[in-house]
Amino acid sequence: MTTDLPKEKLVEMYQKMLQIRGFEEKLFELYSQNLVPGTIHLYAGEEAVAVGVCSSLRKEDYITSTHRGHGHCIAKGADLKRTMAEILGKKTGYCKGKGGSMHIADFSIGMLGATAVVGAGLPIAVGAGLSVKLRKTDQIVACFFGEGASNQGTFHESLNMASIWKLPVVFVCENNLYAMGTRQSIAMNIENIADRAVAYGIPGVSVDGNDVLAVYETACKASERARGGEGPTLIECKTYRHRGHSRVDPARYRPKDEVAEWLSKDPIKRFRDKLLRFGVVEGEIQAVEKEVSLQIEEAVRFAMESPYPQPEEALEDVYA
Ligand SMILES: Cc1ncc(C[n+]2csc(CCOP(=O)(O)OP(=O)(O)O)c2C)c(N)n1
Repeated sequence: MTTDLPKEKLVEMYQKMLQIRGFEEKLFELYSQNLVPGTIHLYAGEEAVAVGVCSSLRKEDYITSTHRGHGHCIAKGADLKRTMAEILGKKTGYCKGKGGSMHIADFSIGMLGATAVVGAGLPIAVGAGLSVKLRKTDQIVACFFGEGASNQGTFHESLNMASIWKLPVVFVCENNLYAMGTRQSIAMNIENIADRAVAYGIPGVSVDGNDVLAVYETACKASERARGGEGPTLIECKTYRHRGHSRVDPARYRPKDEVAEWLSKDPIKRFRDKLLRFGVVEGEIQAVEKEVSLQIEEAVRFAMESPYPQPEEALEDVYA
């Protein structure tokens, strides 16, 4: 495989993938020390999806997210310190520590929010797409969701509406084969979620979700189509989560050989090997790896040293 992408762009993509993985590894540890309120849904193994898609976007474009949202946030350019602080419930976090992992948002980078309600990001993406169309800007919206969410009514209504109104939305299904402990084949009789696009008269593409460049190229085509006023695309990224559904799930429902096969397709390792083949030297790669581990340490230190919000601030920024 070759690529026309400049080396800086490739290295930036690798850096983002490493940030997501490293950030999570720290979170995993902090959770066992009781420092993470609520739960967390880890994204390790799926980094190529968030980074491939967000690398095709502009800063002013929007994304909507899921309960597995900090990967999307980091890929869209969120500050690691404020993201870590939010998840640890600290006042310096993006939502002053009141959103946590499942409700983190940062409008300044177009991150419209994570959501704990499966399928809830889809209508929000359609609303954002409609707003873009009415305001006549050339922004687009990327909407992340799981294959489980594609069985929700919101998926079907959203794709239909986005299609008839030609809204600038790129629907990105992260098909990691399981919705909690339910295997895809138990919940639907199709193999490719992308096939559902036919019902709405829009393009549907399945792509190797562990290959960041394949995701990027597919997302670029869909983004161009959306920005050009031609309407939405459904992209299905075939991927796998390395860990259980949430931090407390040991994922015993997954066959060991299946897990081993997917671990051998680790998107970060694959991209690292590819970078070497594209002529990025080992020393440059190691320098990025070192820099990212320092950034993560810094994010943890910032979050740990930050104060919790005070009880009297509980009702601030709450709308009813
Ligand atoms: C409307 C709704 N139904 C059920 C749940 C419980 N639930 C949380 S995550 C999840 C699985 C979602 O699977 P998928 O959409 O494939 O995303 P993944 O977790 O695989 O990333 C379920 C059923 C929920 N949060 N919201």
